[in-house]
Amino acid sequence: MKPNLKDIFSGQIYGITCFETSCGRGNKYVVQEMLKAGIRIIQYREKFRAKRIRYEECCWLRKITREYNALFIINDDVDFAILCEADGVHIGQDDLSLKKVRKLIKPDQFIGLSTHNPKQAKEALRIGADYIGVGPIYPTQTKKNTIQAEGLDYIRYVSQNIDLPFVAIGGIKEHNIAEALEAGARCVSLVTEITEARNIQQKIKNIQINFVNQRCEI
Ligand code: 3NM
Repeated sequence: MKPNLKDIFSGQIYGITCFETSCGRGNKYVVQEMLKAGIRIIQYREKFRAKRIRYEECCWLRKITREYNALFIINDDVDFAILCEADGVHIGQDDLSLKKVRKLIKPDQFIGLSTHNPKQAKEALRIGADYIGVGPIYPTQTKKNTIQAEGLDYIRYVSQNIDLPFVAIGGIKEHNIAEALEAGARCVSLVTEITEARNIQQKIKNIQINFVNQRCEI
């Protein structure tokens, strides 16, 4: 059975690897820090590492995420998602189509799709994405060739009109996460804010306080 992503994404940080910006620390260390701090959604996203290294890292991360009862999602590499038994795969607008990915993966594996505007979000719902990425909210250097930031209005649009779990992403930091939550995000990804942090666990704890504030307001 597929996990209930609406519940799992609620009030959560969505962790993403980024070896390039991890200050020389390996993905195993960085993800372990994320898990120890309580992150329960991990996406492996490495655009510039050799395939063999990516595969080895995915196998290891699958094992450790299971130990922490965390979801493990692999970006782009559908073959790895199948071989490593990831919980899900995340694809972009220019990747293999959602329909084709669905044909390849197991029925209990889910698909996340990056969307960058209301039209793409509506289309993601129509074609059956299990969750969507919503971004970039603010300008970001982390995703290359990305389009102009959509801003908080895009979060508002999706939270009010698209009945899918979503993760807000792109340029979100400790200092502006409250705005993303106020606009309607329940799940947020902060890539470099976490991978570049000197003390990753402490950074995550500081970010998590914002979710507690959000729960108090409800
Ligand atoms: N996807 P940072 S933006 C992986 O808009 C990714 O779909 C995006 O990194 C999208 O938190 C992005 O360092 C990078 O800005 C986010």
